[in-house]
Amino acid sequence: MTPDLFAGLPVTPERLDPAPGVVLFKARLTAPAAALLAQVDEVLAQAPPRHMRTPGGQSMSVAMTNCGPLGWVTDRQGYRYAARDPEREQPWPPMPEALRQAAVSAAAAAGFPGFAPDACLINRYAPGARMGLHQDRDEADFSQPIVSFSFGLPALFLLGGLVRNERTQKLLLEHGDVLVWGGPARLRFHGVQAIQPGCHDLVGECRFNLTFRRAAP
Ligand code: MD6
Ligand code: FE
Repeated sequence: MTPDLFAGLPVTPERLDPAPGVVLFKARLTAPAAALLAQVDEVLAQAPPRHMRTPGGQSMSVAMTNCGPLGWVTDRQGYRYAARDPEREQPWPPMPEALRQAAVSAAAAAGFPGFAPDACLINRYAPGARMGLHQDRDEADFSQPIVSFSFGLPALFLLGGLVRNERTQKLLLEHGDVLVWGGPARLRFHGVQAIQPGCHDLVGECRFNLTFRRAAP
């Protein structure tokens, strides 16, 4: 019998720690991606992604929707969480349990047990769409992390510091990757470079990013 060199070693997906409080689990969701994306499709069918306006009046290049008790919205009035979809004047679709569980489990694996997300923002990027440097600070409790799932076309994620003009490092976010963002990193600036044209076998000509958050206290 061939001795098993890996016997007794824990089987962990590749884990990167690019900064304190930032954990990137590469390809953690590639196996369940099709099942998870079917759940995303159900949300999109109920609450279609739309190009929201920033408080300054610009239409965002990323199309957004939400699921869960609260959803992140922006318009001329500002950025906030709302229990109702302003377009449909109805509650957001429920957060699919398989997605919620995957987010809670990733948070725990990164050192954030007890994550209790009440909002999931779904971003859809067509080629050319980007997201400028920002902080996520519309949530009530910064002790809870944010968990981010990426599907489809790859993206270069810019990881900045606690002030806007600090230099950024680039992280490649690919299909199935999970990024957990909390603790000392919770208020770091970050953004996404313009998505390059391409076609992903499962997802097609776009990128989806899901961010799970605890918005209410
Ligand atoms: C994106 N993500 O990856 C945008 N925010 O398309 C975010 O803005 C983000 O991935 C907070 C924490 C993790 C994230
Ligand atoms: Fe963000």
